[in-house]
Amino acid sequence: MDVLARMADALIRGQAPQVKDLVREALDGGIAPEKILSNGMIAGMSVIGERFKNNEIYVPEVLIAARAMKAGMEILKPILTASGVEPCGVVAMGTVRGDLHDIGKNLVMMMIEGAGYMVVDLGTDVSPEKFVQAVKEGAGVIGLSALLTTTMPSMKKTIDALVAEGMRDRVKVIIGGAPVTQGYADEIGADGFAPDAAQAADLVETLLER
Ligand code: B1M
Repeated sequence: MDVLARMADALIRGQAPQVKDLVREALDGGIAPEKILSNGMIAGMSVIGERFKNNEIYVPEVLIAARAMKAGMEILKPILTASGVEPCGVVAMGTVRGDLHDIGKNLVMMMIEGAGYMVVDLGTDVSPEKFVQAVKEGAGVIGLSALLTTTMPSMKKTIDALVAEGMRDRVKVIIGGAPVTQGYADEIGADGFAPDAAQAADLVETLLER
């Protein structure tokens, strides 16, 4: 197995120190950083995404793989930045105003980051104004998470705030969280809904037409 295949395999198994070593080995072997990212780490994370989608693995395995991805990225990120490789797009994610649940949001962020996007974490209890600000600062996608039926209306308020600022056409809005449905996304005019983290990453890819 070549070094990138071993890297993908180590990431799938959640072996963070091994992923780090393999990133170093690949760089020492002269493999381009963007190739390490796409053919090693993103390749491994895609397998995790597929398995999670098919209920073959569960949240803990995804978190362990994401931790391994993060470990590899600690070495790769500065080199990618220095070599001018642009991430495929910026996604700003937050749990909407009034809502403090962030486990699902964090998982979604990890999967989207694993697919090669730059992810900005806006945190929890995020106001519509803060989402608007993230768009002003360059986010091409904003991701809104809600776990409470009482905070779902804040998703619509966020979209309304984008419209009021004349910025709705500049950004794709995706929504998710346990009580959220495709029907609700349609009702409030979101660009997409995903039921889980892996499908959220697929949705971002589709919306940004990579
Ligand atoms: Co809360 N809580 N909670 N809670 N909590 C729920 C959500 C609840 C269903 C429990 C229940 O009553 N059975 C209920 C909501 C009822 C409702 O609205 N219908 C509830 C309640 C009522 C509350 C409080 C009001 C309780 C109280 O104080 N009386 C309070 C509210 C606080 C607030 O937010 N203002 C509260 C507090 C908390 C804790 C702080 C204790 C803790 C949160 C800790 C944290 O997040 N850091 C907590 C927890 C852990 C839960 C449960 C048990 C688990 C949620 C979770 O993390 N699931 C939850 C009951 C349950 O779901 N069984 C519950 C795992 C996570 C991986 O799944 O978040 O669904 P999930 O994310 C998935 C998908 O939904 C999707 O992908 C993720 C991964 O596949 N997804 C997206 C999520 N966001 C997405 C965004 C996308 C796309 C997909 O695009 C942008």
